[in-house]
Amino acid sequence: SKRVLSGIQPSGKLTLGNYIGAMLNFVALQHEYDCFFMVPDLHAVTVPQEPAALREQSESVAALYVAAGLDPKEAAIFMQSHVPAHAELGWLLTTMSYMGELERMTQFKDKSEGKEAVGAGLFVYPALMAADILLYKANFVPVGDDQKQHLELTRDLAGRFNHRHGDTFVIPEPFIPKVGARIMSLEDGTKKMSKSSPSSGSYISLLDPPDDIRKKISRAKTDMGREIIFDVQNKPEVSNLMSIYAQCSDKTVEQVQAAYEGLGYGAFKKDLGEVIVQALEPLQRKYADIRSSGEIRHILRDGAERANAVAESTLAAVKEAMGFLPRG
Ligand code: AQP
Repeated sequence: SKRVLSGIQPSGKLTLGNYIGAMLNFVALQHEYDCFFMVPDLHAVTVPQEPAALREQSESVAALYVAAGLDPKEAAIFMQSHVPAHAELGWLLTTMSYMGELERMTQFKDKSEGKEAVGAGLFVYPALMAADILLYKANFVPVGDDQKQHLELTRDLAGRFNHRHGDTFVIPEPFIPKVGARIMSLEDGTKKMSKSSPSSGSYISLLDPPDDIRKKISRAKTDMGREIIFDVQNKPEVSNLMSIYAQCSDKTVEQVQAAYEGLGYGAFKKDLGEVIVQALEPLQRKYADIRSSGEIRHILRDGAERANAVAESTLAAVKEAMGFLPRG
């Protein structure tokens, strides 16, 4: 059956943006496709990570995958660094990438903006991401729309490789949800909600205690005026809160808008806080169970075994096609 690969970096506490833009899709896809969900720790170190924090966040992300509903018997759940082929193919694809195309990546521009020293890993990151996807011959890659550009580059690299060295890679397609494709910061409706933001009021962490969630929503920035209307152009902040509401309550934004006609921001935000708390309650409970059981280590070991089997065979074909001398 068709393959799916995706992952969420352990570069901070996972946010509602990661949940709505990525995890809900992972869960929906697992029964229909042959799924590989990694924890991209090699990507996380493109910006400095404190070792103890990286270790904790890595296990936390894996546990959140399961808590959100991924079944380790269906999907392979694994650490990227447990599959050495990622780094190796990442290098090979780096050699096939052009400076110009990497310079055009908006995420690189955003993350390097205003910084004095920018790590080279941040720059070549898209080649490693291409390796992640191509190793599994993934047909679909569920990502938020912020990752579309990287996926486009992956398609270019796959095509370039196939053209030079013969058909080796499957050209992957993006799989982007319509609503909630991009959840924005609670403090600035023009920036995406991001787990590595220095301001914790800008995001809802999936593990935030209920009172923190209520507080963050009540303090969330709202636009001028007082009507609850979905209008991304003119009311980005309220529209963002409305899509969060819709995603967390299985409603459409139209239904949310109808329900709050004539009511003010205060009433809407109060309800939104509760809607999020309730949506996250089962996930938080399951997360606590998984962490205390210690089963994550076993899940990751099994996932790495399944992932390595596929990745090693692709890498062997790539090296042969490129002309590397076999070890014999
Ligand atoms: N705000 C968002 N709205 C919708 N989807 C989002 N994703 C991230 N933020 C939002 C989706 O989550 C997946 C994992 O992303 P990632 O952790 O690999 O890197 P990222 O996109 O850079 O996510 P963050 O949270 O912004 O992390 P940092 O701050 O470390 O860079 C992707 O599918 C992404 O689309």
